Amino acid sequence: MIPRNEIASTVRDVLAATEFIDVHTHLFAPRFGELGLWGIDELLTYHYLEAELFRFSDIAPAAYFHLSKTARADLIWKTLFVENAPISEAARGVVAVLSAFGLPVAAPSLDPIREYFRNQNAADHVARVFRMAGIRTVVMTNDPLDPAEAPLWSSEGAPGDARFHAALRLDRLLNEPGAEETPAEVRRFLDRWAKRMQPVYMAVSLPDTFRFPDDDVRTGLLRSAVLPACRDLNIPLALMIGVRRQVNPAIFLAGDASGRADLRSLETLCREYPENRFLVTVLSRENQHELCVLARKFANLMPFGCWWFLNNPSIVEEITRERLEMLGTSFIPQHSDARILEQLIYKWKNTRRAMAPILARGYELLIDDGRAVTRADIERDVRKLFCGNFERFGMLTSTFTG
Ligand code: FIX
Ligand code: ZN
Repeated sequence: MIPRNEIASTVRDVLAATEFIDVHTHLFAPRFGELGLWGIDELLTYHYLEAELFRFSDIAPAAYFHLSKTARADLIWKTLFVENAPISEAARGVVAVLSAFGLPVAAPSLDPIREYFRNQNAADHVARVFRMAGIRTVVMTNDPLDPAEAPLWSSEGAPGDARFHAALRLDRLLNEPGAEETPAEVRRFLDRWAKRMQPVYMAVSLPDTFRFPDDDVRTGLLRSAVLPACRDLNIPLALMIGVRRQVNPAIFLAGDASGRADLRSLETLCREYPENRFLVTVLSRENQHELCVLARKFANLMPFGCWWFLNNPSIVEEITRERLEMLGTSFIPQHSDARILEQLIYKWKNTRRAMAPILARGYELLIDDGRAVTRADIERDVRKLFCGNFERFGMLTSTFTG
C-alpha cells in the first residue's frame, strides 16, 4: 500500500517509467524521407509559432512566407525567443527540446544549434528522440490523395518500421469529394489503400457544422463505404470534430480555428453503427463535457486527446479531471499531434507534468474514501490510459496485460 503522502511521487515515477503510444501525429517513419520533419528550422517554423510571430512582428504574412525557411526561423527566434520571453506553450516547448539536448536556449544566433542538428544521423536521432520522449510507437497521418506521399507507398507497402503505425486519412475524400466517385469505387479505393498501409484506424477531421445524417456526399460515403470498410477491417474510425479550416488563409496552416459542434451527429453515428468503433476528439472546449456524457452512453466511443488549442495545462486539467470523474480510466488522455520529430520530447514532458497531479488527486481521494492504493494499481492504470485502451479499442496485438 502507498502512504497518502507518497502517492504524488509514485504517480510521477510511474508516468516517467511507462512508454506511451502516441495515437495521433503528423510524423513519418524514416523511409518517408523529406516528409519526416526534424531539426531547429522546422521546430521554429511550426505553425503554432508562426501564428504567435504575426502578433509580435510587423512583417506581413505574404512577406514572411516569401522568406527562406532559414530566414523565417531566424525571424521567429529573434522575435519570440530573444526579444520576448518564450512563455507560450509552443515557444517554451522549443526551449524544453533544446535544453533536453544540452543546447543553448537564449543564444542570439541559431548557428551552433543548426550545427548540432546537421551532425545528427536521422535513424539514430529518431531512436534517441523516442527514448527521450518515453514513446513506444506513434500513429502517423497518411493521405493517399497527397501527391507527395502516395508514391512512397507503392514500393514497400506498410510503414516498414514497427515504431510507426499508419492511419488512413480521409479529409480530401470526405471533405472535398469529386462527384464522379461511386460508393463502390470509393470502397475499392479504401480496401486497396488499407491493404497497402495496414492502418490502425481511418480518420477524418470534420467542421463544427458537421451533421450526420445530412443531405450531402459525405453522409453517403460514410454510410456506403467508410463505415462498412472500417467494420470489415475491424479498425476504428477516428472523428476529429470542430475545426474551422482557413479562417485566415493568408497564414496557411496557422489559419485554422475551432468551433462548437453539434454532437448529436456523433450520438447518431454511435447508436446507428454499434458494430463500428469511434475514436473521437473534439476541438471546442465547450464540447468536452458532453463528449464525456456520450462516452458513458456508448462503449463504442473512445474519447482521445486534448486536441490542438486545448493542449494547454489549464484546459488539459479541466478536460482530464472530468474524464476521470465520469469515465474512470476508460479513455485516452492525450496525443501529441507532433509535426516535427523533436516535439515529442516537449509535448510528452508537458503531458506527464500535467497528468501527474490530476491522477494523484484521484488516488488520494480514493484513500480518503477508504480504499488503499498500490503501485501495481497505478502501473496498471497508467498503462491502460496511455497504451492499453488504444490497443484494445484498435484490436491491436496487445502487449498490455492490465
Ligand atoms: O486535422 C489535424 O490532424 C490537425 O491536428 C492539424 O490539421 C493541425 O494543423 C495540427 O497539427 C494541430 O495540432
Ligand atoms: Zn493532427
